[in-house]
Amino acid sequence: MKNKDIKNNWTIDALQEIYDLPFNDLLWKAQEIHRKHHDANKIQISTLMSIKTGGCPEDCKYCSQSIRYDTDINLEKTLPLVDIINQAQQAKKNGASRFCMGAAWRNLTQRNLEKVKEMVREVKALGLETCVTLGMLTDSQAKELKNVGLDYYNHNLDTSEEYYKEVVTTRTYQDRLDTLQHVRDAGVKVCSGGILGLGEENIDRIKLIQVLANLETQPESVPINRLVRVEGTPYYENNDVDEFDFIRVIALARIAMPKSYVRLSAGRDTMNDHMQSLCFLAGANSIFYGEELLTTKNSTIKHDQDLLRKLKIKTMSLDNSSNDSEDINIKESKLENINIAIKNI
Ligand code: SAM
Ligand code: DTB
Ligand code: SF4
Repeated sequence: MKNKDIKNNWTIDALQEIYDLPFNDLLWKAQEIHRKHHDANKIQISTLMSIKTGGCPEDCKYCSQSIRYDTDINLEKTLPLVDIINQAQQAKKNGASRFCMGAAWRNLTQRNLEKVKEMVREVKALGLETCVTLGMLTDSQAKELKNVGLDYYNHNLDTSEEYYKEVVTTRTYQDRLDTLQHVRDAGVKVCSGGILGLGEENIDRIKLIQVLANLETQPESVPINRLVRVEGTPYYENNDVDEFDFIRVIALARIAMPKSYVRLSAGRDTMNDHMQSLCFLAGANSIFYGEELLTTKNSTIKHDQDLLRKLKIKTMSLDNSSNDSEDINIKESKLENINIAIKNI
């Protein structure tokens, strides 16, 4: 979202200073910014489907789908269109506003492009927002996807440029940035974020947020994943990320990218309700919804429904995927009245 009011010349020092605030001050600041730009009690939900699973030639050390690691996944060729339409219909019934299709490809071939175009057309025709994540894209492929109605392209930077070399050796950070530029130039919305738990330091997380926030136009969607440790991958034995560090990164993303949807992404099924609630308080306002991610488990639908009910968080409906600022103002003025009432006690 190119917007002259959005700061995109963040320095590491400025971001580090925010990151190091006392926890309560950090969450307060994140909430303040969150409420200016979003409805604090509404989240966007996306459903994910793997359309081609495993056999990927890349060597991302966290991934179950790389051909280089001996992991226990069911390899699957590109699924037929009818399976995808069925799942998208189900996702819509369950209340998702966006349907994301992921493929374990390094990059997109012309033959696969034609198949994906058909999928995007059909999912779009159901009235869902469309998102795909297919590896590297050329300029013209991005344009072709835009022409069939693609709304979002997911392509994560994962970590800092320095640490990325440790995580993946088969492509460069610049390759990732190039694809993001092709997506942006084609007019497709950008979904880009990272993973915590790769063995990186806090500074790598801050640098990741800096790169995303300083893009000429900030990503509309910023997924923050917590590593799902998959047996057989080099990162299976990694230490868990400190929960407060994770929440701090969510808050930092919210503050540095005020208008973006920050998605509490993979790893939610191992977070307890209190942790997830703090992530929402820190500014996360999007989740993956559905029993499965790509090859690993997600929180169950029942669990998510219970949690959202307890927190009185509503999900964004299809005709309401963008914020209604008038609605936010009404909520803010109600809060203002409560504040006045409290002051008068
Ligand atoms: N192959 C494409 C690519 O790499 O862009 C698309 C699919 S890939 C699985 C999508 C994203 O999922 C990755 O960029 C990574 O950020 C995330 N991811 C993959 N495996 C993960 C894991 N075990 N835990 C957390 N996030 C993971
Ligand atoms: C993203 O940032 N997270 C999603 C989506 N984009 C494609 C993928 C999570 C994958 C988790 C591991 C798995 O299920 O294989
Ligand atoms: Fe392949 Fe994507 Fe997994 Fe990397 S993250 S191994 S590119 S599927």
